Amino acid sequence: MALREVLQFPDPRLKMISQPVGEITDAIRELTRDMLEVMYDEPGIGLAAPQVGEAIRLFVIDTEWSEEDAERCPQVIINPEFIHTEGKIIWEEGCLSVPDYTADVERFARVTIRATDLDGKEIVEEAEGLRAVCLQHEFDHLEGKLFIDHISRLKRGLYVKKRKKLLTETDGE
Ligand code: GNR
Ligand code: NI
Repeated sequence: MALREVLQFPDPRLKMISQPVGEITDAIRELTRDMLEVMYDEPGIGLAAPQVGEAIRLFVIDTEWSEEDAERCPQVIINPEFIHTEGKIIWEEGCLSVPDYTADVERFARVTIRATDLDGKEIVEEAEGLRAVCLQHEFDHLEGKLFIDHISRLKRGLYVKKRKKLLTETDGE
């Protein structure tokens, strides 16, 4: 089956606030499989459901596998909330929905997240470094936010202009 398409800025669907996941149905399990396929194909270290046009509070993450020889450790995070945050860290972020751009973003350095996994079991997990950054980046997608919402207006303005110009030039393709 064809891979699902990742929505790209400025698609308005990326600004929607996602709804909590209720019962974990076959459709949810199928969506999760599709999302993991897209994430590893791109490749990316995380992917949130709204990035593939499903406005529900679910994301997948694997911050290990891109390291050399590392095995895949996919994790499914449903209805997440942060129960503790601490410190500050600056990381250069990119996003599959924000093509051709990276920027330094300030995040919490350490977070504790509470969520549900695909079996409906509660997960409580502490994270720091890249993993903490990625959890916050994916959570933002569920709130309709992108990493460019965390940078200065000037930098964001430059990116938006460049992107819109590119889209106009390639219009009607
Ligand atoms: O693949 C991704 N890499 C990344 C690097 C630094 C900070 C965040 C990320 S997440 C990104 C994939 C993505 O867009 N997830 O929503
Ligand atoms: Ni992203």
